[in-house]
Amino acid sequence: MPQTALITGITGQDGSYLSELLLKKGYNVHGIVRRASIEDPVHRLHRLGHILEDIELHPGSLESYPSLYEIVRKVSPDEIYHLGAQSFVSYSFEDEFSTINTNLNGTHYMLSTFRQCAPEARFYFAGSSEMFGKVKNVPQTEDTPFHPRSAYGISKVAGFHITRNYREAYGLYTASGILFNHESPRRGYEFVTRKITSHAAAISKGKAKELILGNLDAERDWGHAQDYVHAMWLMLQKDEADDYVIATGTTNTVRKFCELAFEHVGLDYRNYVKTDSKLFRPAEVAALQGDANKAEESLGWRPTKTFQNLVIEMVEHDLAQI
Ligand code: F7E
Repeated sequence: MPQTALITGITGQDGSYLSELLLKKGYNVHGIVRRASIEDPVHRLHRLGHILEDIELHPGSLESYPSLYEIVRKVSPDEIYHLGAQSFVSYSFEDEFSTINTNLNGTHYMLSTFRQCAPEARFYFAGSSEMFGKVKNVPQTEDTPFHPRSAYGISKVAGFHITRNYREAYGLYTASGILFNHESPRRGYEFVTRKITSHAAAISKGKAKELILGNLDAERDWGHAQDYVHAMWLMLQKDEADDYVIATGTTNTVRKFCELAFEHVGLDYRNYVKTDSKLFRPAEVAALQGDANKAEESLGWRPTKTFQNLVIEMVEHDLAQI
């Protein structure tokens, strides 16, 4: 019997890679999307275009418990991957309320419908390294205390605790991945990596003149999204549910990312990158570095792609887009 998976956030970078992975493994893949996405597939479902025939999409909203309830009841999934969220940290400073409402209630609603309609299923929650925020230890492990620095980070800490409590209080199978930054050519343009690679490509082709960024000294542990969705799947295959840090263990600055991306198109980033204080965050997460030893030991997971290759793959993709 093929397994059935239900994914929230299926239209995003991770949702699209995860769908591909699960289809390859023979799963029936279902996704929850906004009605507006179904009405505008060219723009809103562009990451799923090549697999749209193979998956089933259901209109629903993370803000509407009844819509989620109906879908979970109908699909009766074996595995639920809850990836949907307002995931842009900067925006969470502009609209704390909608970020916290969507992320926290969305997670709570999904957990509750899972408990009501599919308690035998396994549930994955997309936690984030933003939960560590003002870090207490370097590198960060599953035992590092949380100190979130944005409404986004706060919503993820709360989601993480509710998810764990559904495991402890009701005996349900819930696992959280504490995923550090993960990127790819499918990354949204608002995130710093794609902003850099798309501008480096455009500048090299004479289509743009400069790139305005915020904090160039921020340090992130950047991995490849394809590796990270594999970790999500592995987490739900264990007999016992648990929580795992997923990271490369290597950090680089935004500046270094710029240097490599521009170097790949034969340019010196210092001639094109400018900073604007408006793009600095009111509370910055200065540096993140994850320790994924537990995932390696327990899941056999390891990143397969290097930072350098990630940057090159993204720049190459953006060059081809022009
Ligand atoms: O920023 C700095 C910025 O927006 C990375 C999300 O997937 O990963 C992501 O969150 C760094 C920050 O990602 C610009 O200040 C400088 O220090 O690409 P980002 P993020 O905030 O780390 C975590 C794990 C998630 O869970 C999130 O959902 O880059 N930075 N200049 C800039 N960032 C942006 N976006 N734009 C700039 O112009």
